[in-house]
Amino acid sequence: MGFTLAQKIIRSHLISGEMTVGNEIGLKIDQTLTQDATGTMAYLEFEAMGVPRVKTERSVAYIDHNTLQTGFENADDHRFIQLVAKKHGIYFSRPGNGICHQVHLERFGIPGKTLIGSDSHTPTGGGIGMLAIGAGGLDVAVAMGGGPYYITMPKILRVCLTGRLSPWVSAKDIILEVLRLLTVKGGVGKIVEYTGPGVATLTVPERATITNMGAELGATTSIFPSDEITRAFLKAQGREGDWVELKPDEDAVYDETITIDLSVLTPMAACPHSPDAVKKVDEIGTIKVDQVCIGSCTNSSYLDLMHVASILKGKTVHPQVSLAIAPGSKQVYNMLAQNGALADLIAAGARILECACGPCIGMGQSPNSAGVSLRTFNRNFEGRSGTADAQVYLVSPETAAASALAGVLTNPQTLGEESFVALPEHFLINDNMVLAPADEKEADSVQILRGPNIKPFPTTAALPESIEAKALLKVGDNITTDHIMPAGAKILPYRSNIPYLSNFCFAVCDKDFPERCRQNGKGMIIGGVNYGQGSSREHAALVPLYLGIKAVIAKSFARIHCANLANAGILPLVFVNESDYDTVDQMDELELPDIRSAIQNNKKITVLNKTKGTSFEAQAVLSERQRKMVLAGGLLNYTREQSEAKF
Ligand code: MIC
Ligand code: SF4
Repeated sequence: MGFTLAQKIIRSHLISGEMTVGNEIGLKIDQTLTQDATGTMAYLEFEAMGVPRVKTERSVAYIDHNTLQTGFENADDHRFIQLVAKKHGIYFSRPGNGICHQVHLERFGIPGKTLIGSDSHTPTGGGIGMLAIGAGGLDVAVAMGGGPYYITMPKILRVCLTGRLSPWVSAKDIILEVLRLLTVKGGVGKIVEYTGPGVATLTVPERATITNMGAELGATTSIFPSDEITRAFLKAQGREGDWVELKPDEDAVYDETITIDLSVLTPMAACPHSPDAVKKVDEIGTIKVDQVCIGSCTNSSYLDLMHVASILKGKTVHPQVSLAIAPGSKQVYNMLAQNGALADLIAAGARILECACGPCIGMGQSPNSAGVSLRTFNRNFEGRSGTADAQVYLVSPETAAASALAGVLTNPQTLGEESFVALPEHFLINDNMVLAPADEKEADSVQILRGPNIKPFPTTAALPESIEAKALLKVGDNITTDHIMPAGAKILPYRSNIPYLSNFCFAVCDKDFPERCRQNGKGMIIGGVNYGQGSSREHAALVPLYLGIKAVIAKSFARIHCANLANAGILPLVFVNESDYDTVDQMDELELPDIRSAIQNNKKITVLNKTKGTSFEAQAVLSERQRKMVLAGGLLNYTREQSEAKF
């Protein structure tokens, strides 16, 4: 029996565990990436581990999220990350160089290598055949220190692509179709592998759009084979030497298969407020549009922006529409400047933003009240744009540009003949905004400067014998980490200041939650299906930890958040019978008797509802390693215990 491509890469990086679906496996990690909104915390954690130099083949620290500098906080954090990188052997991509995933694909990604990143869209690297996985900052810190990265061996879901896209239909429409079919929880516990004759019709940037937004399926990652098209891309990046051919075995066995005929797809949009609320643009009709934003790690490549420029050339943006464009990288931006396409965008009235995440994470360009915003991004969660009642639709760059001209949601197929945009034979290569680390001798003399915004991260104690606490919050299905720990221009600068961040925990759902936590000193959260979907931000675990949350009891969890809870020492528990969710009300007094011994012995837990006089069963979603970790009060305590035991 042969192997799928993902299985082959896993097999060649397996450090512990058996490759049987559902088993915990430990992987050797070749490359890591961080971005600044999760990076400051990840590097504080790395420092706490006391490893002088990273042990990976390549680690890169990017500055791309927190680039609005309205106070000292972000600039201080950037300086901290730059110095840590220099000291500990990490490459540093300066602000202005671009969005981590776009730059990593262009300049550092290598087919067949493993990459973990403290950002959920790290699977972008799957576009060139990497096994690229999003993780919490602490897991990335451990990997930088040479430790394995643990995941549950996923199922392999094969997406077989046939046919060829029609004019004006783009890679974004493919991933929107996958999201329509599978939903935001359809990828949980799975790796999505793209195969079939349709693969050869897609360029690397198109493949990367698809693997990037595979994060919205909840998938562990997504991957394309590394073929002649990958080779041409790497060659154009001056990196042909990094290319290797990678494909699944002929007799590979997949756990599930779906087939998508590219030729029948039409332009689509994800409607407010979920990336899986997908409809055909024609079905939605001509809704009036207030804003169009083009960019983000999903759709900001040279090819994407050349398509946009060719649509906008010689035209003017509709008078009622604000059009913002953020190129994905300095490479893209520079090439558009050199070939004149930037002039076409500017002349048409686009507001050109720096190469960064920008509006995607609410760092500026929040829409007007109840505004309709079309975005080429990957997430349209409620409030994420910075305007609570905005209506955000996710679309392709072609649909976005056509709509920016018309002032209403527009199917680009109405524009006539599409002009062909070819992948350049040579990308413009200038890595002058990537700083190499100091050599080992020089590293000792690098002094790390920390701004006053860097506060210590919360500490935990070992798991007690039993826990008694109120259900301080009850929420529904598909709660995102943007609900738990919102981002945006007002809060994002405080990612290294957990006490301050805690004032905004669950602000989207219930503004009084932090105060309730303070009054009660401890508590639990009751959640629905797919609790914690979305980003990798470990702050969605660290902040509840700081507020005294001991356990989250949910119907099911999203992968990265569940791992982050365990790393922080918060118990992730699932209802054995989902219907018991209905028996708990917010503020019920709950008890987890003998919880320590239940976790130690991997037993079901009887949760007593003392308010109702009832009980129900719950089960911890933890591997054996994670059970030990939670007993110790989280990964940092556990690592400390382990190293003390050695000496
Ligand atoms: C996101 O798109 O939500 C982010 C901001 O990139 C996050 C990381 C973070 O919260 O810093 C992600 O996707 O992991
Ligand atoms: Fe940045 Fe948005 Fe991509 Fe997250 S999804 S990395 S905020 S561009």
